[in-house]
Amino acid sequence: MQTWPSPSVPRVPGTPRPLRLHDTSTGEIRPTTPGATANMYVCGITPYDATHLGHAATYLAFDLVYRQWLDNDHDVHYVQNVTDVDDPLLERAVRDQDDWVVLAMRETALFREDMAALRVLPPREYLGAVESIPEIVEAVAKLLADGLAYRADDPEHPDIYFDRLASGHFGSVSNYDEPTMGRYFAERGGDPDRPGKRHPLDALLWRTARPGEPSWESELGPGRPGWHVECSVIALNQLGMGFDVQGGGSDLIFPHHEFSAAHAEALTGQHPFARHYAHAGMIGLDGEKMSKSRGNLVFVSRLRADKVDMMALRLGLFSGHYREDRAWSAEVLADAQTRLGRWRDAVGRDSGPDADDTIARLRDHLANDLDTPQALRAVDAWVNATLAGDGSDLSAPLRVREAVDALLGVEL
Ligand code: 5CA
Ligand code: ZN
Repeated sequence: MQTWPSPSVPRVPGTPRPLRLHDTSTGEIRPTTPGATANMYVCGITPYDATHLGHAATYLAFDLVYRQWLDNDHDVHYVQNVTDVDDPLLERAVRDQDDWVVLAMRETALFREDMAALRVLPPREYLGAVESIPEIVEAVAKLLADGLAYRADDPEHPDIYFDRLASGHFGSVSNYDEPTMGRYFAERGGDPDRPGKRHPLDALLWRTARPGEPSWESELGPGRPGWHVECSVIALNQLGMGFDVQGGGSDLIFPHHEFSAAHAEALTGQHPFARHYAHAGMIGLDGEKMSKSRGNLVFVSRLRADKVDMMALRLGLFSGHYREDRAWSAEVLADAQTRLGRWRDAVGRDSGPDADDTIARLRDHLANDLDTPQALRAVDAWVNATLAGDGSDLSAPLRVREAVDALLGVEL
């Protein structure tokens, strides 16, 4: 699939800091330890509706990971998928009497525009589930042949399921107990009550064709892929086992990331799938998680149409820590707009206090599990001093502007 245009990233003089990031599987903030190339897979959208601020917040968090790695001189191999065939997309197309392919294309195109407007660095590979079906079929056939997957006991629809214990590491991403897994499995696209499964938590790998649903001919029989195996196969084929960061929102911890890892580990016999599992908190509105199903959405495209500055959106979302569940509101946006105006004013001045200390603090805070609230305060301190007329360093305004651009992605 086509990605979106990349913003340029200035080089920042001085000493970069290696990135430390929270890892869901160990519960610790640990250093990321990429080689010359840093490898990251971030789960992409299911394109049945426009990009809302929750999606944006999650992609912005991983944009910061990318930027801190670039600052550390790593080449970054970033891969993202598009879940361009799955139940929610098909259901929406039926509801709206829309063609599901056209719906997916339209919403993916809008997502690309939103990401470009937000200055999010694009993935190097941007791959849809549909275009990955041959590789997915191959993986499912291997799991079946190895006895790690099975056909549901249902002659009419012998769908293929993954034996959740097949990898020997099931539970190592989320560390959830079985009742918690059961609850999330049911809430997040699983089918615990499907007759013919060996265990309620076993996950769908291949859904055999049903009337009125798209399906593809394959050695497994006509059908379409399950959700988790899509991300396992795309990540595995593009990055291989043991890549640096698997990312997404916290609603993907279980079942999605648990099963993506378990499928890949069962396929390869290797562990771990990813060295870090990083999860962004949920953005809410009016006290509830922003979600398509609840309909309490603020769309990025709507804000663009209203001429809201996308850099204020970045600052608003960065005013809270990426791992915290947090609320969006008109007040968050207004504060961010005020802050953006002050920052622009300050970098437009002829001089200010020396930038070295500010840039060092910016790097320190971001390297510490992307502590954006502190990072923004470090810039605020320099901005306040500059606007008060302190300092006479003629190079400082440009240096701060470039550091804010490179490390926070905020163009002033
Ligand atoms: N296509 C799958 C991943 S393979 C999917 O979850 N798509 S999605 O469109 O539902 O979500 C895209 C990304 O946005 C996911 O990482 C998800 O965790 C994140 N996300 C969804 N809602 C919110 C929210 N309210 N706040 C923060 N992130 C969110
Ligand atoms: Zn995914």
